[in-house]
Amino acid sequence: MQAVREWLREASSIAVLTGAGVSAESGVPTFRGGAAGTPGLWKQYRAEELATPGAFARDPKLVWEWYDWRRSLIAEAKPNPGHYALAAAEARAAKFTLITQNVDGLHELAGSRNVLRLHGSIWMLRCLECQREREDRRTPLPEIPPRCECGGTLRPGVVWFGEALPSKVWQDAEKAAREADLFLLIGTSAVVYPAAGLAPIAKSSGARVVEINIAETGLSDGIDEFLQGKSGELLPQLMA
Ligand code: BV8
Ligand code: ZN
Repeated sequence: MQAVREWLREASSIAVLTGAGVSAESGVPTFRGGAAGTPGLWKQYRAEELATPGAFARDPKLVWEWYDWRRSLIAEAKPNPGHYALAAAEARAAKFTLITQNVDGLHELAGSRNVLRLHGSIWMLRCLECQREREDRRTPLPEIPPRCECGGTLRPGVVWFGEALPSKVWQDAEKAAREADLFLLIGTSAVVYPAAGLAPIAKSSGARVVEINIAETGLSDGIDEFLQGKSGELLPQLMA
């Protein structure tokens, strides 16, 4: 912990990748559970089965019920001390890029300004017909699936499995990882690509990589320091 606090002070450019684990202490269910290994299930479905264009084409109502349920949970969630610690760190560091896989918007709510949302936002809806995108925070939604003024069906403004990440966002994330001299990997099982590839990119570009998680992940062996614990507890200690 002491060494990492030193690295944080010395770093001139810091990049951070967060996953569902940083929102766990805000009461937002993770996808693949924590150390307990309880997979984040909903009605016995796994994220990989519902978060796909195929699932939505087959049963838009079922997929929207899942998102409407998550939106209602997230609407009640408050940022936790881990979110606030990252927002405070951004204000202090020379160069600080927060890259997140999360779609809950809690980093922005905690005051983080420069957030790269690799997988979109659960609060954005996009029309399948006219492609118009709009923010809609109503929970529950008045009708499922929601409809656009043009008559088209609206989909969640998130990146599903099999879909490309927004290219500008991905390019900015890759650049931040390459240019970082300190890379923090926080609360992610590191199984989803290309997001999980950012830590190895940072490492091969000369960055020190620190992981914060309650359990080891597939990347834990190839990094410089593994801090075991809850991000809501460790981050405030690190950033103090
Ligand atoms: C793409 C948005 C190509 C929607 C999500 C085989 C091998 C490798 C890759 C693939 C493969 N088969 C398919 C692929 C590609 C696929 C992929 O990676 N699949 C995985 C499952 C193997 N990737 C894609 O499809 C991506 N697109 O590749 O496109 C392409 C290119 C060009 C043109 C066309 C196509 C798109 C991936 C994005 C999918 N969308 N979400 C939504 O949210 O509904 S992914 C989803 O998983 C979330 O975004 C989530 O963030 C992400 C990763 O999960 P985590 O955030 O890590 O959360 P998880 O629950 O897994 O883990 C929680 C962690 O927190 C745990 O480690 C736990 O220990 C820890 N924790 C818990 N509590 C705490 C804690 N840590 C600290 N403190 C705590 N308190
Ligand atoms: Zn439309």
